[in-house]
Amino acid sequence: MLGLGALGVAAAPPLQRGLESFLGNAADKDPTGLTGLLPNGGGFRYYSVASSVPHKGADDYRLTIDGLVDRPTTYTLAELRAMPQTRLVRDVQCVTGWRVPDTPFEGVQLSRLLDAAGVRPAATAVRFTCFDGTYTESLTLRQARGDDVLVALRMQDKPVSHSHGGPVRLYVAPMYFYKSAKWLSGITLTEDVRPGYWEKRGYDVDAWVGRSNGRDDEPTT
Ligand SMILES: Nc1nc2c(c(=O)[nH]1)N[C@H]1C(S)=C(S)[C@@H](COP(=O)(O)O)O[C@H]1N2
Ligand SMILES: [Mo]
Repeated sequence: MLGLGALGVAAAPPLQRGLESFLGNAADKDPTGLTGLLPNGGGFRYYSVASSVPHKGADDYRLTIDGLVDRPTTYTLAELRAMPQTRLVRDVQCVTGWRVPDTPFEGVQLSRLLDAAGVRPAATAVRFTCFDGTYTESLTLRQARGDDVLVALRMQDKPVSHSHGGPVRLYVAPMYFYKSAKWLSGITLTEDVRPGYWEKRGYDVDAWVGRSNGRDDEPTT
């Protein structure tokens, strides 16, 4: 466990360095900042592939579940808050190497929303879209049903801030943090896995921490 963060930095293959330098260079060119250390962010870095993201709150936030479901549904923030909440405390691990230990996330289990919508037998995967208009993610249906996958309303025991993808982000606890789509606005049941934003650029769709993105091939000491 101890070595994972350092290993990620020291032994990151070129692909992993690509994400960091892509964002780093963009920030250098654009002082509005595509990435940067969050003030009081407790080690988190701010990542967005979109240069600006609208702010949404209780009045105008909506989460839509559609695609291969019996009951397409749109939730307001109040409706999501009224559902049973699950709290998880895990390490956040970015594929580029930085890590934030013991971070609490709280929200609605994705499986609960899937069950409420009635997933049709033809669906094998879930696609996530974001109100930044750009980022996408995906999980297999089996992964999406894991009890450690949340539609998160709280992070670090506060409402998810705008910078961290609020008011609602995905939290896929067992996978690298790029799976945890910020500014979540859409959940679509699909016939096949459709690779997400970073996955089209070479990262693994099955992004288990320590068992993907080349980590299997690296020294473990
Ligand atoms: N919509 C959106 N979600 C995203 C990203 C992004 O650029 N846009 N970056 C991902 C990556 S690579 C990481 S490490 C985390 C960063 O989350 P943070 O900004 O809360 O630290 O968000 C993930 N989710
Ligand atoms: Mo990341």
